[in-house]
Amino acid sequence: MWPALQAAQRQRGQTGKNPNVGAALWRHGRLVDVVATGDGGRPHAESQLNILPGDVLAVTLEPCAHEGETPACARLVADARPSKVYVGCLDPDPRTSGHGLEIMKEAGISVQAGICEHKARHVMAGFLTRMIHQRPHVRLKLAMTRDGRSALADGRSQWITGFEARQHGHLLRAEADAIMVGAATFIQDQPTLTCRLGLSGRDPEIFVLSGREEISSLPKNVQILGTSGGQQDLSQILRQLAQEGIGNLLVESGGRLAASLLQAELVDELYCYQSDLLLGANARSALGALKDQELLLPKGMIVKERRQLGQDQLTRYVVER
Ligand code: AOF
Ligand code: ZN
Repeated sequence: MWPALQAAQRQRGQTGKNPNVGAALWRHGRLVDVVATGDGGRPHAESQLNILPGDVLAVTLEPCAHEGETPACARLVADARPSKVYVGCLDPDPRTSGHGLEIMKEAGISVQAGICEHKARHVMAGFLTRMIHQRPHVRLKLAMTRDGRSALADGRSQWITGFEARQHGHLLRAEADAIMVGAATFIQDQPTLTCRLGLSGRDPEIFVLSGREEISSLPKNVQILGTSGGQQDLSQILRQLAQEGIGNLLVESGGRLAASLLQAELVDELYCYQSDLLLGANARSALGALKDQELLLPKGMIVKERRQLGQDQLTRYVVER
């Protein structure tokens, strides 16, 4: 499953409304092909393989069972008669869920589902969260000093973290369908929010969450979200984004929006980049006020990974629901 997972990971944020499925094929014990869903969601992964009888196939998501503009992948696989198919996780799409496995089993193929399921769910989290919870999978990115500050009192924030940490942040952009920022951050920083990793064509859509601030000139790749001036209903906004097909959402925000999202239990992963700087209590907080906070991490959140990025540290938290 590992080559299939890697291929799926590389297509994260590139497949539109469709899942970023990865597939790998073995023949006589040798890996012969590795593919993933194409840009924009087509072609499906399995349909790019030339499967011969006796091959072994690993695919991160249950092959689709519906005939659309193209034949069902489960049917393609069944007709090709591989000896064994390993599946990461079931497809929550009701047109497929379980039927894809059935089609292959009825053709006499040995099918094993739930292989590296946890990892498969992580890699395809955008699609799965959108299908199951009708909202995008939300990654919140915070860059802060050792004392939890994101900018000086006058708003200056270049640079809190160093080169390596910022490069890592660009990787998150490459894996996002869209980036959401608060209006204040957008005006203050005028961020370009592009993915500057030399990976062309991987710039996500940009949404600015409307606030009290007036945004005068808007670049054409940027859209405004929410009602002007007031408090935003974040669940509603995320539902709207999911309807538009956004599965992988990266939030690069100031402290207030970050706190609101955490408080509303709408964050699935938190990437916290921390530098050695100390700015003191007059500087701006990277994380705004949390109501009724106890001496605990927000509900369901655990530390999943900690690593050094140049001079800075990344702590990755995930929320297990
Ligand atoms: C697969 N392999 O690589 C992908 C799948 O609109 P369509 O016809 O492209 O179908 C979209 C659905 O197909 C999507 O909701 C999901 O269930 C499945 N995506 N299936 O076998 C793939 N991308
Ligand atoms: Zn398919």
